Amino acid sequence: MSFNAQLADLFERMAKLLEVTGANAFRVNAYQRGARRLRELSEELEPIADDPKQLTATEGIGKGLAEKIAEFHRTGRVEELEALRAAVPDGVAAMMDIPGVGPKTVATLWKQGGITSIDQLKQTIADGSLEDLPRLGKKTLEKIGKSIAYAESAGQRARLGDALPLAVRIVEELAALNCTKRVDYAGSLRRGCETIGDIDILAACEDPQALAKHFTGMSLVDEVLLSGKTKTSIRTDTGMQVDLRIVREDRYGAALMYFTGSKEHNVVMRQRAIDRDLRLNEYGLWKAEDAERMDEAKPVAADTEKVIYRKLGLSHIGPELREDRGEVAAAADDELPEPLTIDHIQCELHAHTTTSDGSLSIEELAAEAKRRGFHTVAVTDHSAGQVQANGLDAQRLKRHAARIRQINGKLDDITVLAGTEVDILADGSLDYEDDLLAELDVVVASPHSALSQNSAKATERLVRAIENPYVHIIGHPTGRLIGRREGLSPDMGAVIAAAAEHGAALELNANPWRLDLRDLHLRAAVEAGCMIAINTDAHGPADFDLLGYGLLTARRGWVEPKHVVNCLSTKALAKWLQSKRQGDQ
Ligand code: DGT
Ligand code: CA
Ligand code: CA
Ligand code: ZN
Repeated sequence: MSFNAQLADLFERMAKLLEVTGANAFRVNAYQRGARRLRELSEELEPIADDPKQLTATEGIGKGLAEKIAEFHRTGRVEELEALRAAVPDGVAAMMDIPGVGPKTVATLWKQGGITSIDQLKQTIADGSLEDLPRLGKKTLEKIGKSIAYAESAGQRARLGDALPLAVRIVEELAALNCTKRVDYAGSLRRGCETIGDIDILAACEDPQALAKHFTGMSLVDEVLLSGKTKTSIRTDTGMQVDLRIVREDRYGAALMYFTGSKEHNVVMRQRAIDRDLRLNEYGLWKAEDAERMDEAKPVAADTEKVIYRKLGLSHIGPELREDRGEVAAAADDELPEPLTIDHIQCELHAHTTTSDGSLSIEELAAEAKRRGFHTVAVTDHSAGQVQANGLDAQRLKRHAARIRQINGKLDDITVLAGTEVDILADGSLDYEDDLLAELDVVVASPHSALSQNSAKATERLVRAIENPYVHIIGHPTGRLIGRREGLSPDMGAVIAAAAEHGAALELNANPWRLDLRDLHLRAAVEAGCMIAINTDAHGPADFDLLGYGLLTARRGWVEPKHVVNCLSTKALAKWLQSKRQGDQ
């Protein structure tokens, strides 16, 4: 972790602990702001950490924070944080990590309810003995109970966005060794699953021992779990298990196919081989009689996946499709979806600027989108209901839109659209009047609050928003946060049918916390004729990189370029956006 990121975590922790202990809001805010600032900063603070003048010259860093930064740099710790940690019982600090439970609630539970652990909290929620605390009614407590249960059931699986960069780093490090012939990550990660149990790495190497030794010696290794002849397992300092398997180069494709899985896909593939009097295993595709003597025999195919698929009469099945969801039959008929790649994506239709909670100005956002090769970027800042995100009221939005159009007028090689991400309120009405929405080029409508309402209400809510003639895109339709918050669970069939009927696109939000819509819902949507919008919901320049997670998820959902509004040319996009506007003339 970078120096800045470590400090940001540290300040966030301090802000929370201060709030739990009832410190004044001003100090809490200072740490929160400092943490946010540190995350946005493009330059590393480490080189100037001991120079208070330079530190305080950085926007958002005052004298108090500068002292803490210097202290952390000098000693590797911050005394005040240690004191706070000592003052707050571990169990109370753990309660702060329950999704949706803020420091104020934790303070009430602790100081007034005498609760000092999550187990005790669960117990008291269950037996109803907690119901007379201020601001903690029965409903709130029920919600907390559910939240604890959801977090526990999500268990130890990592989000794709955490596992993938780690795996890429490991693969690069192993690939750099001279003896390495081939190395890839396999398993659920290669299939692009939204959560990952463990990382599976596969390698072919002239000197397996040297490779395994290097693997267990990497700086991110916390513990070596297993050190065998063909398999080595480690646990990283972030708690992730990584398995390395070293195989023969001439059988690499068979091993890669096997360890990519899924298990269910492998079962179907093995059966297909048997039906053709062949045998498929992690060492290759064999004639039935040779499978008993693999040491002497030559496989029908083994070195690449492609040849194995071909010898089984199949076109190449991309890893994201290997879930036994009809992909083998489709490959046999040459009817697999056209693979969607980053080159197909030509615009971003959901992005924020400093006017709400983004870190880029309109000009900077346009420049970044251009750098990414896009022909269009939509500025869609939050609506007034998003107070904490500095959402815009009608007047501010009008001024903002005028400014966006003015800037757009000055730029030749990128189109900047004036839009909004308007809140879908609990009853499905929108946070702006229709007249105002009608003036905008693009309208993304998203649910942000009331995300635990029941399924019937959620369906009604989303369908009502879809029916609004000015809405182009439903942003992150369920509002889920993977591993943290379940989000809405509407009748997806009804939502999809409404979107298809009214020509509203459903978003695949590419942020790895969201991946919303998820793969199976995407597939149902494109089968019903819906358009999909793949957006990064960029709040800063690096967020454009999140697109890759969206593409993986889209491919898992059998989404093809022709289904995606972000793949439209400038002209076709303009036409699609307009089509909604013409409906009411
Ligand atoms: P995960 O780690 O829970 O996110 O999911 P995977 O799919 O990465 O599963 P993992 O790590 O247990 O195994 C990696 C791949 O190895 C799996 O996708 C398919 C293959 N594999 C592992 N065990 C078996 C097995 O018993 N039978 C078959 N056919 N394949 C297996
Ligand atoms: Ca795995
Ligand atoms: Ca594994
Ligand atoms: Zn957004």
